[in-house]
Amino acid sequence: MKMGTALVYDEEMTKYKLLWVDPACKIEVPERLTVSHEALVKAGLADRCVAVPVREATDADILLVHSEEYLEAVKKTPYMTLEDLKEFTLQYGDVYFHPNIYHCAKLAAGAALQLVDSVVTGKVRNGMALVRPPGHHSMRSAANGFCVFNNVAIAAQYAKQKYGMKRVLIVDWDVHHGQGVQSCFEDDPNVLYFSWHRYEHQRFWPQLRDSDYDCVGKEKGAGFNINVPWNKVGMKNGDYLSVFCHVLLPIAYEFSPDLVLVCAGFDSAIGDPEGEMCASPDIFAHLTHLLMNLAGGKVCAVLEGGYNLTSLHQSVCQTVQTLLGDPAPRPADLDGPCTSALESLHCVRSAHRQYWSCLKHAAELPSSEISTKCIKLEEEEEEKQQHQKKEEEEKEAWPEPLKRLTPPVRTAVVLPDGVVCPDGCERFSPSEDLNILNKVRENFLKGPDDSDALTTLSSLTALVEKMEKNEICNGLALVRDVSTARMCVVQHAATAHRNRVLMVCVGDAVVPSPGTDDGKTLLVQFSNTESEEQKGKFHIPVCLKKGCSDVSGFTLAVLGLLLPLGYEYDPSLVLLVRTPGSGLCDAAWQQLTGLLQGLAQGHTLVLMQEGEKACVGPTASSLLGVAAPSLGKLPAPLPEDVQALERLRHRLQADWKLLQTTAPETA
Ligand code: X5A
Ligand code: ZN
Repeated sequence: MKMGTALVYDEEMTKYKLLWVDPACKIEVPERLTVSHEALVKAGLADRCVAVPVREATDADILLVHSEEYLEAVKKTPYMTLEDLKEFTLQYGDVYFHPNIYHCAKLAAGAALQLVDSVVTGKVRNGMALVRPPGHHSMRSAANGFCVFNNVAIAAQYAKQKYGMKRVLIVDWDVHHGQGVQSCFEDDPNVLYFSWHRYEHQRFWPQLRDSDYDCVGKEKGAGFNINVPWNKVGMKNGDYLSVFCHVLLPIAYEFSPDLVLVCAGFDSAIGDPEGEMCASPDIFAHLTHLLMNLAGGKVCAVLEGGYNLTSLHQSVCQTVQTLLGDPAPRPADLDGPCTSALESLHCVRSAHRQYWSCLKHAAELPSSEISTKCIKLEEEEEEKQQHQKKEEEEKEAWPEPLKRLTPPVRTAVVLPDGVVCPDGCERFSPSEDLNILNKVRENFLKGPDDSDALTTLSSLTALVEKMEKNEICNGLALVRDVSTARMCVVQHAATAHRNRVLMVCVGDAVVPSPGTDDGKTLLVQFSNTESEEQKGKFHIPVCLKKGCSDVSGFTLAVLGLLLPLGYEYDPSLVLLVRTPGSGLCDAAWQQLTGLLQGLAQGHTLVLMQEGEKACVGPTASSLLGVAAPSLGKLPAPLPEDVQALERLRHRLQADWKLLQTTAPETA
């Protein structure tokens, strides 16, 4: 049932290199691949993957994206002299040729196709291809930016043509703009291209006007090209996550792809000489995780850039380990997005509000003022920035990501006797710990002879303890009284002072605030009832007109509100409570369960009322790491819900920085 992860790699792709002096190209070295692959082997990750062989892309494959003239020209390069190669290279920008690069370029594109084949036919669930040369800069008739053939663009066309994939999402998290991919799909509404990239108001390579946020696609493809320009260097985890939560994910869920391709460049990680960004390698675990419930989990990551060999291999490992289903690490020191990132966010959301119903109520741009303002600010700060840059370079050291320890038990269940334990789960045996038994008896039992409740509650307590010790990853309990169980868990978890519990309640029964506003619990409740209670920083009722039965509104609330709150709060445990009559469909519930596992190292405990037996199976499968079923192309959410969410975010953003979507000066 738990399907594998493909790793597509061949050493042959290390067998070309720069043969002359060119400062622009010297960072693109064979070691990029060897180091990445060796790290996967050393971490034991390569062994856990399904090794899928590469193949050469055929002429027909390459012609899906490139012109015949260009292909024929590249075909001649293996026979050229060094002088001819140099001259051939000169007609293109920031790229080099080598007698063996045509062979490697065919393998790189073929590797992406092999990956698509394995994933789409269900041999594996997802996978990564480690390739050279990269692809996303190459144009229909031109090599560019170390790229010869556009591996991912070819793969997207191939998936559409060979498998009839209706909608393909391409996520380009490389630090450069994949202008080759953009130009290939500019007018295609069936391929949604998302790219963030170092831009610096067009001063950064490839310095194209078309890389800006207002380049949204053409004709039928209008709205299906999303550019997020980074106008400053030094972007961090919070900037990246915020763009995922407030731009990419809402649009991607509305789009509902059949397949996700990732232009997986890691020059967007800290230490990279090209990107000069400050995101830590473990952010890629989260970016990957956040995509893994789209398209039924069909995610194909294809290597693009990444030039700091250390951060490159660390980031590759984070990505592959996440594809394998291991819980993501807690992201360290998440700040809110910086002002420049917020300006970009504001611009992108406003440029796309006419195309996507999830953005209908995004703030409009005041006028064309903002771009000029950015530039003016930029000039004023030029000196300051120069100074900052130096600082950034100096603190180019970062801690090695911690080894991600996977608990021996993935999913433990506490179920009444009559309910069968779902496949792959472990039935949790009741606790015999007298300490626990006494505590539960004192605090939570109504009558002295309620032995059922005693068993359940003490089991839950013991389960939480095992999650704290990382012996169990997550759990699921069917209980007679969710509200007592919830209190019991919260109270127990709060005894360890470092603990924070994110409690997510779904359903229309109004949940009382867990007590104090001390920050030990953050309660987010989804319902259709406006709560009378005082709403502090740590008690957030989310009222949707039709409660959770409107999937679009619910999804928007999860992506744009719950996830950023969760990431900023950084809980040690997520308690997901489902009260009866929530009206939530299985698929949306599984999406919620799946997405929340990006928090708290995957430590999620789900509590459900005894009557909801039918939901045990679907919940367990999400907890086990099976991708949630796709929600389908989402209809427009209710306008009043979108508006209410915008208002709620606005009200909370003083306390929760990751909820911001506009820069303070321009808001
Ligand atoms: C794939 C990739 C970067 C080219 C930079 C040229 N290319 N200055 O990261
Ligand atoms: Zn790049």
